[in-house]
Amino acid sequence: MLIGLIGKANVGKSTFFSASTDNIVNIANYPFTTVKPNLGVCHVRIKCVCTEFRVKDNPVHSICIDGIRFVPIQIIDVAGLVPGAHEGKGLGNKFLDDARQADALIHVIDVSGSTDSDGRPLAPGTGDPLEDIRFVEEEFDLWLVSIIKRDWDNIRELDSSGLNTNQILKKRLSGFGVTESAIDKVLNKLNLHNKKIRSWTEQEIFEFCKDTRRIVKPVVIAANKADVLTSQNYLEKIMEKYTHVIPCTSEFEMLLRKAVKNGFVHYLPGDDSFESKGNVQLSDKQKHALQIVSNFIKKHGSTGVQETLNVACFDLLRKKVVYPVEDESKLTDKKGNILPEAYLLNEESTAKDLANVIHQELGKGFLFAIDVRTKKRLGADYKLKNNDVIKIVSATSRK
Ligand SMILES: Nc1nc2c(ncn2[C@@H]2O[C@H](COP(=O)(O)OP(=O)(O)O)[C@@H](O)[C@H]2O)c(=O)[nH]1
Ligand SMILES: [Mg+2]
Repeated sequence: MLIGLIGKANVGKSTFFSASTDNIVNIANYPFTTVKPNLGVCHVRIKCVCTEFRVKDNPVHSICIDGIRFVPIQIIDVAGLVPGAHEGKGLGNKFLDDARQADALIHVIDVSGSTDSDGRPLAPGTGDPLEDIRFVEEEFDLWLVSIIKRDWDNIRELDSSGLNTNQILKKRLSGFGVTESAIDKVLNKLNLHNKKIRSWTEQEIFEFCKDTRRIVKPVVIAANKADVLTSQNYLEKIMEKYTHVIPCTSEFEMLLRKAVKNGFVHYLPGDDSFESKGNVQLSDKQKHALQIVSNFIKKHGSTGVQETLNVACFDLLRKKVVYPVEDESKLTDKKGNILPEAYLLNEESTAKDLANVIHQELGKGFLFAIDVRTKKRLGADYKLKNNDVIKIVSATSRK
């Protein structure tokens, strides 16, 4: 699962990226390797089932602290977007290429209104974050439009060759992770199913792209720099207009994670408060900084960084968490690790899908699964529920 951070310049994308990937505990083994400097590992926060089962777990790829589990996902800091990116302005192509790979997007905005559309500083409260949201979305849509309209003669040929509209569009947008069912949905909604693409109007092409983008690249808005006084006005307006908006301050999250590492405070990413450790002496300046952070968290419920990641994973992508085990009484894997993994699976995933995710061989020899809570046998088509603890029984696993 990959989350892309997008937005214009100087809104705090890199700060958000640093804050979310700066882990408070050292993690030795990630389930993925990161090969690019702007690609990192962050975590979603969940309530672990270890508390319910009253066990002390030892996760292999995730982290569990006091019953809160942090499950790794990947995040990419996409190059800043400028108006005209779809025509190749700024780092336009690089931007779109990075964003293309993401399953969901976090649109970081400067909700304090202290940057213009190119990211140059303005007096706080004079910028227009609503306009920024609009232009970034539009760039994306126009980019899709340009992909569909590229080589229009070829569209005419395909139109005449007997391929249906859905197939042609799927071919055109193949690099974008668009499924046939998503295209179907949009074509139905716009009543374009039986209209040859070559006779679509400009408006119809644009509407198609806009609706497709909404399905394949769902967005949560990180209303960053919410710590600046001028942000309140904008926040209310943006929340009225968009569904997924999280007031956020990446800078405070970064400060807190540093304070944890320095041993100053008890805090887990996403907490609604933190405590200073009794035995450390802080300077007046440090105390003051922590007090400001504490006030923000009290008011907004958190710094917003963790919440934004969770919204992307669970609200936009509708992932569910499933814990596979090999020994259903001890809840362990072969090596004796208790509740070793927490997988983030798609809404529709079945017991057989889980087997395949663990190992292809396990999937091939799938016999049945066991719901560890009820000890009931489950068939291949059993649709997994959030927080299921599952043992897979497979012909190939018995060897
Ligand atoms: N007040 C405030 N400033 C922030 C916050 N996040 C980032 N900034 C500042 O905004 C500027 C741009 O940040 P950066 O992460 O480089 O933005 P990017 O160009 O979008 O990657 C820097 O001066 C940051 O210190 C925040 O949450 N609050
Ligand atoms: Mg940056």
